[in-house]
Amino acid sequence: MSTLSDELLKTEKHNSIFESTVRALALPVCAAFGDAARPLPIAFAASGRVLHTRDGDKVAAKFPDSVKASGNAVLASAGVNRNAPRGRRVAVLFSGGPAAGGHNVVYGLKRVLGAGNTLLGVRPGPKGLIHGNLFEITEADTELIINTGGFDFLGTDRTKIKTDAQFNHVKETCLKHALDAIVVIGGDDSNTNAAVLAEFLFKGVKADGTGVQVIGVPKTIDGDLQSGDLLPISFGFDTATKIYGEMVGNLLQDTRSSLKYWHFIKLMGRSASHVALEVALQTKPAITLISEEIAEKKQSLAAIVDQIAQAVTSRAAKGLNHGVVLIPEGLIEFIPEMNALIAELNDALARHAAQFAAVADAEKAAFAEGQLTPDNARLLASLPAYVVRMLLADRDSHGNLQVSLIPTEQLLADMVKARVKAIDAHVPFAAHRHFLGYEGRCGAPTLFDAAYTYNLGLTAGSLILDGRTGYMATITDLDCGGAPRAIPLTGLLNIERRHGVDEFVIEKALVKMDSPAMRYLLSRRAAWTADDLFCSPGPRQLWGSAARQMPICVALNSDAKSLEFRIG
Ligand code: FBP
Repeated sequence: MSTLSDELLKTEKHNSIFESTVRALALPVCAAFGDAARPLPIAFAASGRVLHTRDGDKVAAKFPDSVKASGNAVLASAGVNRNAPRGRRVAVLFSGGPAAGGHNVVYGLKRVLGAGNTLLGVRPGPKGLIHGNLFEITEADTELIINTGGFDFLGTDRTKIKTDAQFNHVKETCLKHALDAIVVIGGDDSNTNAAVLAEFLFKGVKADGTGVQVIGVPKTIDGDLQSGDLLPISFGFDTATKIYGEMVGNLLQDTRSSLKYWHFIKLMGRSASHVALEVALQTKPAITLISEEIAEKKQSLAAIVDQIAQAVTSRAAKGLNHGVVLIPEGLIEFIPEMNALIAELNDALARHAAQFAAVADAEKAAFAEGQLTPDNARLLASLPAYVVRMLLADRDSHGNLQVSLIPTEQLLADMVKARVKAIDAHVPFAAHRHFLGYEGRCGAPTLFDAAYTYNLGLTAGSLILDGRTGYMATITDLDCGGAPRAIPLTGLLNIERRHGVDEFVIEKALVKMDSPAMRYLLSRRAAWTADDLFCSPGPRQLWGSAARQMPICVALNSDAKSLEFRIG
């Protein structure tokens, strides 16, 4: 008979009872792939839709082979691919931050490539591709990772493949491992990388002059990789927001129980406010800041602080000395005065990188102030040291400010406290600060993310077997069966200034002020401030009818009849 300690030992290395049960969850497939038990690869044909972007001409000049081959046409299923080739060697990698469901993309790829082709894992991320660190993925591997959270099977990193040497190393990896195709599972920057790689590897890689195909898969909890009805959401967003929704709901329940705290909660999501918007729609807190709205209204930091302080005092007049403030991670960059400061800082730090690196830590702020115009120098000097330190910290490899390190929740709580005191010194105000971020990225995928990613894997593998390159796999019509499609990556590219230089990028999709989801928030937000109307959604469900819920903003924006998603 097993003892309790035997039982506990069995749970080491991820083998919890929960995980074993989750692995056994059945996953639906889009009708295009045929029988759910034995999905088949599909072929693709032009759907009649062609993508045009602002900088389309420059993109066509920079990516001639890709644009010529795809004509920037969106592809749709053309039925089962009866002539799918065998003997293909396909590598798959994760790139950027983890997001729930990544393992199911690998599972879907393995299923659709079947025993006739070889799937190789790259460890970790683009760095692993440069270093040629690949291994063969077996069926037993994929049976173990199905429906599990995290990217731990392959690991991930944020290396941007940009130098000639790096591109040549990738080519060497392709030759060494006789690769026919690479699947890049990543966000906007990683799929930009995939577009560049697709063009670079388009032809002349192998001895016979042919190239290596590159296919992207849309991942990021931020939800900022979107393209209207063609790409309603990236995977990982649903799981992350349902995890945050539970936590915010618990805090809201606590505020009404303890009756004395304000919670300032920053939510991960880098630039766009999709995560904050979705969590607000789920939980209905007293205050929700949406960065895009603040930018549009050109609100200053002082105005935002005053708005929150007024809400605190007006609720206090009703005896509500508590509440929750949701703050999008990227807020600081959307406040016009802060944005101007950050833009000038980015350019100045890039221009004086060597000098700045040589300056002692204690002198860095003064050095930076010396490089700025008077208004920006004054603003930088007015900010608390804990914010300045982070504004001056290293950018990531894509040149982005690491916004997750800036304690906006602390800045706002401190400033609101001072402002409330100035408005009415008798109003009680006690604040707690939270940052909900990493805890949302690696949970077990919701049923939505698990099914969505499995079908994305089937689509990506089908695109490879259909000989396509430079496309991103997508599933549309998520409320009515699901339809696999392919978006030409070059059809998403535009020019953006980064690191002081113009670059071709897939732009981040921001929250649109006139989107149905945003309009819904605007129609209810004042009522949520005036009274406690919040909702505590509880833990995400993997079984039963409540499990079949898609993100609320996806349902609203796609004019779905209900919150229920339907694949298959
Ligand atoms: P991706 O866009 O690569 O998916 O990353 C999303 C994210 O989780 C952001 O929300 C956050 O700002 C960032 O990653 C944190 O990065 P890191 O994992 O490097 O700390």
